[in-house]
Amino acid sequence: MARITDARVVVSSPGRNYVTLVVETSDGLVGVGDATLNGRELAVASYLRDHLCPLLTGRDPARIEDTWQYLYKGAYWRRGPVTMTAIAAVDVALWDIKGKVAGLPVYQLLGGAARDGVMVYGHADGRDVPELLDRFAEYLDQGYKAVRIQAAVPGLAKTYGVAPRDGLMYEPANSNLPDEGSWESSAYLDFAPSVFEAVRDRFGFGVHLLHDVHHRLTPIEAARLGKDLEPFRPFWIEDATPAEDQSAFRTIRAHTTTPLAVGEVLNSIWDVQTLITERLIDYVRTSVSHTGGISHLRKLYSLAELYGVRSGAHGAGDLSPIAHAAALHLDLAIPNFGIQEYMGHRDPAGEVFRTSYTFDDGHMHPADLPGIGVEFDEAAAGRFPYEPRYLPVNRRLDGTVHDW
Ligand code: KDG
Ligand code: MG
Repeated sequence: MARITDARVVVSSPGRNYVTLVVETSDGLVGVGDATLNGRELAVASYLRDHLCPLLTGRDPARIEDTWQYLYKGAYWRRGPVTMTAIAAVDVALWDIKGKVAGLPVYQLLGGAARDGVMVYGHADGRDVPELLDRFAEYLDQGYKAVRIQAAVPGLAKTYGVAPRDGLMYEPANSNLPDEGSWESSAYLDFAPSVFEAVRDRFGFGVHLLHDVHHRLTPIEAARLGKDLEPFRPFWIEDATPAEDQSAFRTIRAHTTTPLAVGEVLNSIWDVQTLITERLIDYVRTSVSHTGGISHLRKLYSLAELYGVRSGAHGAGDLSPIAHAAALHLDLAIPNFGIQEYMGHRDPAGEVFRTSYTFDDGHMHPADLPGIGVEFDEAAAGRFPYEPRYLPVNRRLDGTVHDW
């Protein structure tokens, strides 16, 4: 029987920070998992290095479920982003190893492809509506069938989801103190429907439109937004209210037929139990790397399947290419797939993470290689040392701290 001989954590910053777990076995195989928690990277690195890696050495890498239960129940302290991201990295690394042992891509171990490809959505943003329309057209040219639309709200200095300058990410992570965004729900609510109207006027109804509210509205404000957007038939509105308040969705649901998505900041099946079993949402945004890995997210998706809720996994650029590959394997295999977010990764990330997944006509496919199909170049990672970064915080115009 093979044994785990080494488990180590690599923190690198090829363009942005990523935390990667590398697991080696006595029969010479290597598995990798993503452990990146944007803005809180070192907390997960420590959880792994100081608490989980010492438990992995000597274990049988084939016993994925047993290892998951051992790490989760053995901690006593339940759930939470740090714990569930750390366990996810172990889980994905072990699935990667199991695939390599079997000589099969992970989606084959999960039951095989349940569809031909995984529909992904990209991010179009604009400092004003004309700029958004130009960027939207670029996504259509690339073949995307679904695009998230975010435009700067007039009167607010900075709006979530909009890059402040050409070539910058929309989350301007700051190394000393968090950057500060600004917000006023009244200005946003008056403006948002006009963005959808402009996109539908120019491009019609043959493409899916998505939009992220990023946790900023009260339940009744979110209900109003959902109603106002109904004529433009969004694919979803995401995180309309702060995600941790599951009961808020009862109010939104009672008022609108606009589909609802939530869950990128949630980390376990228990965090979305009410949302799913009361059919309060249409898409669940939990991800492989923040929700306990393939083993746990698969159970969550099975619960969602019973209640007609589909997957719509978080896939922002702060989830590493390993996380994206793992997501594609699960997306391809589950019956209740909805859509997958794909922001892509900018170089020099490609020097560290060698991917083989493909994009064609708005759909992605995981690599048909054994395991997850991402090669992690540890030597290259060493050339990009960790850089401290914070996510932004948000304030209302009167200075009150608001959800970012
Ligand atoms: O790290 C935070 C980002 O992943 C998040 O702000 C992106 O909301 C997001 C999304 O939907 O991609
Ligand atoms: Mg989001």
